[in-house]
Amino acid sequence: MMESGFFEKPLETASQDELRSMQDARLRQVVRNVYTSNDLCRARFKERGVSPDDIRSAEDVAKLPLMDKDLFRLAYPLQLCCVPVRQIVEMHMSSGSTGTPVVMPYTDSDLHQWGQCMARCYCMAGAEKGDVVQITPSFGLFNGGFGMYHGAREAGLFVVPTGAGNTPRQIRLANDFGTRILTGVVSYGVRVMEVLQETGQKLDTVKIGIFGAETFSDSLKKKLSVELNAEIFDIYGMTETGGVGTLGMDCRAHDGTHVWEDHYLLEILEPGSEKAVADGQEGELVVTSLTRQALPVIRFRTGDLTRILSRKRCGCGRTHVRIAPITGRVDDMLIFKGVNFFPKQVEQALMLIPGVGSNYQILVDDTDGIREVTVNVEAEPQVTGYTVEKVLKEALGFSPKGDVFPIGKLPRQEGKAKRVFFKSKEAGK
Ligand code: DLL
Repeated sequence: MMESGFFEKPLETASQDELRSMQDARLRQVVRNVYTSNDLCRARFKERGVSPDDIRSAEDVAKLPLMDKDLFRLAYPLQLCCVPVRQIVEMHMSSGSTGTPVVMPYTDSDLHQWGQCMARCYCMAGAEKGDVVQITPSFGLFNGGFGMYHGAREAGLFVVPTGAGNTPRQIRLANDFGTRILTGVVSYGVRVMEVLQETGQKLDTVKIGIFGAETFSDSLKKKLSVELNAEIFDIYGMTETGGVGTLGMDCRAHDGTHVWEDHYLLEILEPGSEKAVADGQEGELVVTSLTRQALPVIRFRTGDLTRILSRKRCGCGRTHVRIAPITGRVDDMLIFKGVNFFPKQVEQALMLIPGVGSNYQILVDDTDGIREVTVNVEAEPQVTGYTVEKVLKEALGFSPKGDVFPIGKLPRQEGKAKRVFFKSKEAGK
């Protein structure tokens, strides 16, 4: 097993029993806080006929009402907040694919909690005090830039806060300042890779790549690792749980995402139901934050699909539960000719074709009630539509139409990439 550094070793390697009793006590406390300080939450508890006295251990979480993004929308801007507004020191916001604004306020203690979760991730990847970290997600309402910054401060790193964009300059800065850790959203990692290929530049000092915010297939991870010449980590988190890194990352064993269980309690439920699935079965991740003050989520339906991989101590020494990389979102699932599939499976298959680039689109055309699916992909001239169709047929069990475009020809977005386009509504955009 490769050496894996720790930020808070006693907590990261605490026994499962210790973690359970921490979760029991923290759940009791957070439920009481939410109930006494927030009218909306108290009303929802009452409607369900549950009070803080009913919560004794982590298992009792199932008695509590679930929350989802719609509740955040209804509660905009700060109705879910559990502290006086003057205690808020920062906020982040996501609008998501549906445009629903989700606001996350932070107290000073919340920023510290976030920084610590994120610092654990940096150290788990092998970061050491004084290392240079280049933070490429934007610094703004999106939580990516600031979260990586707060964590880097906790871990004692030298921050190069480039934010997004101007990739040739990013590469120059990385070489001039000796960046060892490059961070970003997955599609920005891809952008850096493309510019390295186009310009023949090299990253001289980068050893660690930390990417997330989007589904990330194994084949893309491998490709990025070769092209950036770095060990690649898949970092997870979301606005509602307090941002990037709060829900952990894979360690150097790359055998699942360690979720910080002293801070978060996980459930995996059948999508759309309250039924828990067994360990190993895929379902929707539901999260309760145990240590946040301003807006702790209680049983938040994340919409993300995953499964429990292991609750055993990992080779790296950590005891925190490991979940599989996110397959996709509950609402991302597409159905074609009776087969369910996720954009990530398309990506996984495409990246195995030699000469295929990393930018692709899935077009779904429902005109006249008949669904047609086309996959557009950038590739070198030797790759044909026929090859693309054949590979997709093997991977997915059906054959969408495959159209090949020269590298650089498909549109790109800033931030998270949009992969699926519904033609009836969005053609030509
Ligand atoms: O995307 C936080 C983040 C920033 C994570 C930078 C990693 C790097 P939101 O904008 O609120 O926050 O989006 C959260 O993005 O529910 C997932 O659907 C997706 N997501 C985040 N990380 C991953 C990942 C940030 N590693 C939503 N793999 C989540 C797959 C991810 N999906």
